[in-house]
Amino acid sequence: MSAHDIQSKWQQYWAENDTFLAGGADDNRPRKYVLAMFPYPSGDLHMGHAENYLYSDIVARFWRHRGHNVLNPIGWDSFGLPAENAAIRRGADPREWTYKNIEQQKAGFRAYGVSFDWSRVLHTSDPEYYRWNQWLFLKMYERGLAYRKKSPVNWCPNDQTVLANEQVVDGRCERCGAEVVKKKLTQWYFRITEYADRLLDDLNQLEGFWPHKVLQMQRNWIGRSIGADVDFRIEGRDEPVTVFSTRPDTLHGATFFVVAPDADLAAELAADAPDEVRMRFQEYLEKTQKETDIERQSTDRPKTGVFLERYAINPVNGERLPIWAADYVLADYGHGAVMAVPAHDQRDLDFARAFDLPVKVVVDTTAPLTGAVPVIPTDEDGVPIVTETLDDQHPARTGIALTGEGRMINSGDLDGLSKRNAIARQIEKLEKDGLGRAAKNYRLRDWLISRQRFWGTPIPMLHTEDGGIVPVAEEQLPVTLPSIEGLDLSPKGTSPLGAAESWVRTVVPSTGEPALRDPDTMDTFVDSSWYYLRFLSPNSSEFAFDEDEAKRWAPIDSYIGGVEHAILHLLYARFITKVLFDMGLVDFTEPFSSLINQGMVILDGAKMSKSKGNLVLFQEELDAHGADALRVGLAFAGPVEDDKDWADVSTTGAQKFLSRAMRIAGEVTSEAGIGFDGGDAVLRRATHHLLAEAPGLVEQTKFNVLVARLMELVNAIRKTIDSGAGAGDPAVREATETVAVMLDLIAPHTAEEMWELLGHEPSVGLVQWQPADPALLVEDTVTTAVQIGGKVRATLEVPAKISEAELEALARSDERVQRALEGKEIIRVIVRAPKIVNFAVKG
Ligand code: ANZ
Repeated sequence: MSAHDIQSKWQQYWAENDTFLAGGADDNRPRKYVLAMFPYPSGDLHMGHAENYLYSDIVARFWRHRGHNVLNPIGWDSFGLPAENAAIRRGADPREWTYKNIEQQKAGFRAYGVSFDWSRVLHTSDPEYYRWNQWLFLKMYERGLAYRKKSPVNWCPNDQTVLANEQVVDGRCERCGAEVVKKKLTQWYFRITEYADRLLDDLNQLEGFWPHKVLQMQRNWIGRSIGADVDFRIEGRDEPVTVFSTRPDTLHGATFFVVAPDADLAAELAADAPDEVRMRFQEYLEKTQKETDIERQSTDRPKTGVFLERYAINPVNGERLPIWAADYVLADYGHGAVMAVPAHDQRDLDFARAFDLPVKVVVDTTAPLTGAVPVIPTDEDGVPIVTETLDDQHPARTGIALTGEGRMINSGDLDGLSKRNAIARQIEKLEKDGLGRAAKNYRLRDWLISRQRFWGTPIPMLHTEDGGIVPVAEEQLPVTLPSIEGLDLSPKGTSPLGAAESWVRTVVPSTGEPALRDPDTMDTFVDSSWYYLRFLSPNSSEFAFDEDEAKRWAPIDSYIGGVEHAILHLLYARFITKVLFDMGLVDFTEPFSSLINQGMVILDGAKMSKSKGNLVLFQEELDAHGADALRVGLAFAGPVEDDKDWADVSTTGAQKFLSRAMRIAGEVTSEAGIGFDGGDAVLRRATHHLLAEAPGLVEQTKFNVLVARLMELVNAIRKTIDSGAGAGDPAVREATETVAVMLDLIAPHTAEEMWELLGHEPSVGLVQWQPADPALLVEDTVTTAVQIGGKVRATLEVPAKISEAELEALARSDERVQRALEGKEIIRVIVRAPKIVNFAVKG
């Protein structure tokens, strides 16, 4: 039979027998929930998919063999821009493109032999699914976690839609690469910042279970800064203005004050300024609005700004600080204004030097920090080394801000304190005087979830004529998307749904008042923030997910996917999980107990992609070599987390290995089920070593090593058969069955066929791995001589690989040795593992 015949035979068998369905509530086996990040239906499956879903399949199959009830479902993240853009190009419905691609990918997964539970398929673009996004939105709204505000947002002029911060990469739209601009719009947000501390602190639980790099990326993204809010009075303004500072210790060193040009405060202050200032400000503001945050914060571009001819009053010493508008201060971080301390902050120093503003040092970074008596460093001859004085290091001269530790100077009663103590002390004083308070700030922004596009979940809100907002009643969900009949989906800056007259015009059911539906749709990251729960009860029309099932299955034991989702998707899923926990719907706070990031499949050093024209097509590989050869080739190509160059993927090599294994299975003549005693001892040892080693290899995701070991065992079987022991040797059957059962993880079709050739009923996928026989694991032993005072007093049989420490301990515990040592003092022990232990003694 050809590889393709074998493939179809077993794929049909699995489908007909529901071999890989997860067990129900009455299944008492321990459970494992294994999930690969669900695919976007972008077209055919590609090598990235082949890799990702191979790994999750290996893990899922492994746990079945270890006696677990395994859930390994598949669904599609099927809303989003590519479908919509394809639809616009063709003048077609995004639904057509989407569901056609899904069917194609489904067929691809079946042809690849992935052991999904096909009874739980979900598509986020089905009303039965997105109805629960709307439910989630209403719950968030009830809890004050969904709100609308007008603020500057990232705007992609090409896709004509807003982007979340996470979707802006190096100032460009993540999807189309167009330069992103800022635009002030009213949008819906999820208040993720309220969960910032928990999102940060709970990362500690995941240490060791998630790649360290991903944890670090999440921490940086949340970016917690600790410091103080300080209130500054502004001349001619009633209300004080608050600034956030991580260095309240440096308050005495503030010499000017800066507001973001695009903050409301700047416009307000400029409004009362002389005409000429107002015009200069207006011009500067317009320029600023065209800049990205990254440009604004860049350290190597010259500082610019406009003096507003207004003054703030330093709350600690009453000094008048000129107020400037400058683009290096961002409107949406902290309070959009800063107290500038040029001596100790590089950005402020660059600005001060550009505009000739004073620089006042308040932390002496040359002062020794410990001990009352300064330790003066000396050279080898005891001559004091002249260290730089504060004067030498003055930032106004060097252009380098003093950011290190030191002692406070020029700061009233803070003088003499270390920077650390001064921060604490200053906060205490500010609090006591009602001029400020301890504060935290996050780089994390609230999650902007509204999009001005068609192909997404409609936001279930109504707008009344008087500007009121009324949530759609839960019983009226889903708010389904209208037909595209007569709609122009092309990007216009407002949602195409707004033009669907009969859809958008409605009434508030309770009052009959006319209202308009919210025309925006949700960011697709909302869909993927909780989908893992929907797999637990995918067809329920009563709830988003069954709480009891969630108790049984969740959180996910192994989550597998690309590192490109290290921030966005994982952070949002973690956030929504915590919200569901607070709602009492789940009993855990982290959705993914362990995370595996696979590397990319590359070709000639570059990521495979359609646009680069360096694609190796999944379907072509499947046709040429078969699913198992592709699976073995990928698994063998390198460690899971490494990028794999296609040049290192040998599907032909894999094919040869699989044929060798299969041929052996056909040769075995001993009967099935006779038990495994006797036979070739060397081969038995090899088999049991692998039985002992393999579970660890899989749990540590060393799939490539497992393939190598299976290749070695197949070679060993061949050798045993050919060396005269013959195909009837019981050790040959034992080894071949072990190969079949383990090979199921990687080459399941071949494994089923081998299992059948060996005289067993299918499915090999449900056979338990046998435990290794400890008697067959004992290492080779050698004889050690134990000498005491130069005479051999005992000999010991020890493992050949024993360590020196173990050998010494073993010698000391031997009765003969203890007797010979009685009354003697041990001066020295010389151990040369594994041969000699020598006790030098006195008396
Ligand atoms: C005075 C000061 C003195 C500061 C000093 C630093 C050093 P991170 O760590 O990123 O949180 N800042 C506050 N709001 C800002 C905004 N909207 N745009 C730009 N910069 C802003 O940075 C916090 C520091 O960044 C704050 O502490 C403030 O400058 C500045 F020796 O206050 B600092």
